[in-house]
Formats: sequence, C-alpha cells, structure tokens
Amino acid sequence: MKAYSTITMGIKDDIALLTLNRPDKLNALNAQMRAEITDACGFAGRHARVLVLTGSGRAFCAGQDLSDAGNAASLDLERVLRDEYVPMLHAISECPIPTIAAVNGAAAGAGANLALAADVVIASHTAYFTQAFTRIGLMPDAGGTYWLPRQMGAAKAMGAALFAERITAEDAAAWGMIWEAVPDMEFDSKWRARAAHLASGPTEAYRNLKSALRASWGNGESAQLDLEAKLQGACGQTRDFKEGVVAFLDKRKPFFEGR
Ligand code: LHQ
Repeated sequence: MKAYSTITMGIKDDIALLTLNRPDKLNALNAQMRAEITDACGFAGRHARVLVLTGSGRAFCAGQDLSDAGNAASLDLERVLRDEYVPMLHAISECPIPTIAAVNGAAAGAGANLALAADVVIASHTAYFTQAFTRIGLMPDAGGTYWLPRQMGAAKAMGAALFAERITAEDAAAWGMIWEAVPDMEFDSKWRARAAHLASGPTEAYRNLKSALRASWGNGESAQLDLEAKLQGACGQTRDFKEGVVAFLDKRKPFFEGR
C-alpha cells in the first residue's frame, strides 16, 4: 500500500477504508488530496470488494481548499476541474466495486458532491450538506448539477443550488438525495454493517448493476433492455450465480466468492 499524506487508506476483510485526513481544514480538498483520492480509489477497485469514504475529525469534507496555493481566487478553475476533479470523481463513480460515502459531518461545496459520486451515502444525524458555491460567487461543480436533479428532483435541486442552505441529513434522506440518515450513536456500526454486507456479496452482479443503473440516465428503453440482457448474461457466467441458486434450493445462506 502506498503512503499517502492527505488521506489514510487501508483494506481489511475486503473493505477498503479511505479517510480524508486534513481535519484542521475540515478535510478541504487540495491538489495532493485529489490525486491521492484518485489513486486510492483505483487501488481499492483492484484489491477490495467495497470502498468506504469518510472524513477524520468533525467534518466529512469542506470542498475546495480555499487557502490552497495561497488564494483559491487565483486558480484556473476550469483547468483544476478538468485535470484534477474530473479524474477524482470518475475514480469514485466508475469504481467497479460498490462505494459508500459515510458522511460523518459537514459536506460542503465539492465535498458534498464528492459524497454524491458514491453509490450509497449514509450520513450521521449531525452531518449536513450544503451547495456552498454561490456563497463565494460560484455555481455548483464537481457533479452537483448532474446528481442533484437526478436524486432530489428539479425543484429541490434548484433551491439547494440557489440558496446554498444547510440540508440536514434527515432532509437529505427524505428528499432522496442520500440512502439513509442514522443517529450518531449508530452511525459507525451502521456503515460498517452495510460495508460488510456488500463485501460478502456477489461482486460481479454489483459491478454490472452499477453499470446498468448509471447507463440508464442516457439510454432509451430498448437500449437499456439490451444492456440488461448483456450484463445479466455475464452475471449468469459467475460462480456466485451458481452458488446463489444452489444455496436457495438447499435453503441455506449463499457464500459468495465475488466472482
Ligand atoms: C477551510 C475550508 C475550506 C480552507 C473550512 N478551505 N479552509 C472551487 C474552487 C476551485 C476549483 C473547483 O471547485 C471549487 C469547488 C468548491 O468546493 S467551492 C466551495 C468551497 N467550500 C466552501 O465554500 C465551504 C467553506 N467552509 C464553510 O463554509 C464552513 O467551514 C463549513 C460550513 C464547512 C463549516 O463551518 P464551521 O463548522 O463553522 O467551521 P469553520 O468555518 O470555523 O472552519 C473550521 C476551520 O476549517 C477554519 O480554519 P481555522 O484556522 O479558522 O480554524 C476554516 O477556515 C477551515 N476551513 N472550510 N473550504
């Protein structure tokens, strides 16, 4: 495992745990952190069966480090987004294994949208999300204009972007923006249990269902039905499918190897 300076990364029991680790800056993203997240997600996709992203300290991620390189206002935003944010966001959204954002605290700006790039977002009750961008004269980026309308619907997405208010974890769950909000006391055990569930599941089926669900945004019905047939055909070739059927007929719990 590589040594990282802005994140920590470990793999145990097939679960890769990537922790954003600049707690004094509320885990704000600088160039080094973007590169390290991109690298670590690629590594996780090759060596683990589920990836969890979380934050150290009291925040999940405060978005772009506004003190980076002296002054964020001097950054070439288009270049930074294209060359550094896009690869990082794709490394999460296109990771072949299931990804969980375990949002432990504030998720602001690109930090909120980093979480939305994951497959499943689990937030503690003290966590909140804010499309903070307009507060500093920007528009949502890092995938916000893509994910928000798809997850919350157009009306909530527009309000979230324009008002840049804090959206509580419970509202985020009620609006369909995230999978679930859980009481702080149960937060750790809940995301760990979810991660363990996915790490012992049919990894190839997960990979294929992720591809299909993501492709559905751009596909018509016929193309999507064709894609399902193709990907299900691939699932049908796995040892996990055979095991799943045998276990069902034997009336026992399946043991999925992930292939
Ligand atoms: C921070 C940050 C931060 C540096 C807290 N940077 N230090 C933009 C430009 C370039 C390319 C691409 O895209 C982007 C996308 C973006 O992400 S723009 C949006 C950037 N993020 C924000 O505007 C959020 C800024 N942060 C906040 O609004 C607050 O800190 C939140 C609401 C997250 C938390 O508030 P509090 O709990 O009251 O904490 P705090 O404000 O006191 O922050 C604690 C420390 O963290 C503080 O440092 P200090 O030395 O005073 O203790 C902050 O300066 C630092 N910090 N966010 N993004």
